[in-house]
Amino acid sequence: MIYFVTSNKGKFVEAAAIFGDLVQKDIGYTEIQADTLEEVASFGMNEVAARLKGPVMLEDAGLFVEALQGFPGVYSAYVQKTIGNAGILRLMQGVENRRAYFKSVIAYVDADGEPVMFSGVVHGQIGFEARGSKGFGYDPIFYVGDLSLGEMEITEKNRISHRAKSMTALKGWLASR
Ligand code: ITT
Repeated sequence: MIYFVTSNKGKFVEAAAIFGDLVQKDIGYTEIQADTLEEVASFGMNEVAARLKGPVMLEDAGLFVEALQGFPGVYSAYVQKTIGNAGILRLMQGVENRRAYFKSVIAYVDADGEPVMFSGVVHGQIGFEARGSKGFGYDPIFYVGDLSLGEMEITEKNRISHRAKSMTALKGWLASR
């Protein structure tokens, strides 16, 4: 059993499909203002490890849009809450370069170990419209091929996603110990 500290049900459901024996803990942690997801995850893990005993992980993820110099990046949660997908589509009006990627950084620690981090990336395109309601967050505007992530079942998204890559890397590391 592993605790996954997150407030985001969508993230939890995708991770649980990879890990099986996962327990969501919505206990919150300080998300510092920093330039990288790694710094945010690492700081958060130090705080969480002091409060929660047992194997525990957390994840910081973000959407990086090439034409916006990587925005919203580490500010993805705030931007999703404020201007949302419609706001990103507005910022991208008239912009030809639609390239973007999602990145997931997870931090994990168990009782006797040092924290470890794994990351995963999926490259795609910001679409011209929001499509699909299967995912969460930016999924409806992020396209891989002809489909937005919002149009994909969890099994399909988990074949390609940033989260599936970081979580699978952790799973492999745990299995190899
Ligand atoms: P926790 O920090 O409690 O885990 P959160 O939703 O704040 O939940 P993040 O800071 O990691 O999670 O996520 C940053 C934003 O990016 C947030 O608005 C998410 O909804 C969005 N996001 C993360 N992963 C995503 C994905 O796979 N598809 C679409 N949007 C995603």
